[in-house]
Amino acid sequence: MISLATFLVLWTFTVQAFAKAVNTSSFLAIPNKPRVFILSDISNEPDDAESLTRYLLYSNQFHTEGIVAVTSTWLKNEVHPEQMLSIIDAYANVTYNLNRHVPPDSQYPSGKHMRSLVRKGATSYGMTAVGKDVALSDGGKLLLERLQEESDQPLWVLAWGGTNVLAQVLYKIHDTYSATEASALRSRIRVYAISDQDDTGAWIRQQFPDILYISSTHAWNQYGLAAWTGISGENYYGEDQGGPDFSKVSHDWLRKNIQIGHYGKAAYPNYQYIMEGDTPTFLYLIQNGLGVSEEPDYGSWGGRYMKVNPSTVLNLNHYSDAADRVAGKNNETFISNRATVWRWRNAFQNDFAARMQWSLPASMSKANHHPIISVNGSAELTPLKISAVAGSTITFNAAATSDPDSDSLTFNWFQYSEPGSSDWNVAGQVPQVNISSVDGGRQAEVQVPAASRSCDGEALTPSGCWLIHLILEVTDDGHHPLTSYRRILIQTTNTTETLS
Ligand SMILES: [Ca+2]
Ligand SMILES: [Ca+2]
Repeated sequence: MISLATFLVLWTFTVQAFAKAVNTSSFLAIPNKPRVFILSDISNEPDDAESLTRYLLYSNQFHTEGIVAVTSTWLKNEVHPEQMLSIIDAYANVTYNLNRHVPPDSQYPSGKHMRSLVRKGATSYGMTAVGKDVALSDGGKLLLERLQEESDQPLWVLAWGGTNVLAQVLYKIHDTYSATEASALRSRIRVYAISDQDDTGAWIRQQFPDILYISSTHAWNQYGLAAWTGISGENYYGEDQGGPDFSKVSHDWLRKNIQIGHYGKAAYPNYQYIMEGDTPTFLYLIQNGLGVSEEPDYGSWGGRYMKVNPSTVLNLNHYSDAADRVAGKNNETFISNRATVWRWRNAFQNDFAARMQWSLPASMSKANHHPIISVNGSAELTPLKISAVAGSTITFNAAATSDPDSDSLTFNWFQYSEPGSSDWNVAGQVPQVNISSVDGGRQAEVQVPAASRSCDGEALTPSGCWLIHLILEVTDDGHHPLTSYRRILIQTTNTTETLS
């Protein structure tokens, strides 16, 4: 026999434990899922397999529309969809575990569904797959279908290898539709390419400059100059030494934190050159409150990019590397395109490791879940937009921020100074706000500079007043600490205009 009091304690404990196990609705919700279409030269080296392994751990955040095995300068005459299928099969074994850690409306797609999206691209190199007498590959047919589907969302084509599947579809569209219809179809496309890995990227940008196309620009094969190498490349390429922290992209760290359990062990190979060169394409789209996919200049885990030429006559929609200035591990300031990726490395590697924990059975998992940020009563992932009169002080209240695991939270408010300016001396051009942290960062007081600075006419806004980017970064103290963000866009206004 147990006493009533003991029974009640046990009952309460059981209910709480059960609630913790099944109440996934307090986890981070993803209201808008980007449409994603992947082109991968998987098998040329192990890193595409690594990127696909990571991608699938985020596949509850995306509407994946196609996964196509393509050629590249590294793999000119063959494609390897079977490698994709074997990674997806390993993923299928853990979707049940993964789904215990995401909300009911953001569940992981089944392995069967992901398998149904795999196609072969053209098995020849670059432009040889593009032309009037060249039939569309199976991957090309699927891409064309996806572009023809009515959707209010753009289709993000993520190029981890060559882009000839996209090029052959664009040729087909140009050849078979009216100019107006072709232009309308192209307007649905967004591209994030890991540099050019065949000759079709240059052709696409030259023929169809209207397509929003993110790609680092540099001489052929000079990848050390590209922003995406900030994912992990400093030791291999010898750039930015002393800035990024290599410890979380080492073989040793990956062995201990990623190559674990049924999924990580089976799917994630050791890298040959650098870890996951293609991963920045989808880090760019991850919805953690930091990035805004239609604004490459805003910066995100996938880097920061600006138009190569602002000409309104040419209307080029090609975005290439921009630089951030950040403090490196050695406390020196680095002004670097690669820093736009590596500055977030600690957070995105912890996030990857935490999600790999989700793939483990409940009895083994040290599961952590993301903090849910609330600023001034708003818990969205999209930027909080406000306007503020130059010279005023504004208060932000993030006290309602919570963590599903009841972890302790660290609040860090900072101004992201680079977005909105092309001046190399960003700090001299963008007006700097003064941020005072109150109550451990649960509140912040932000002083907006006077109109002589906030509205100096230099800003590329209609009023000439600057748009200030403020970031709140909240990190928990779980097993692999997780970070959430909220971007606050403060449109400064001129006092006299506001009063008139
Ligand atoms: Ca690749
Ligand atoms: Ca947590």
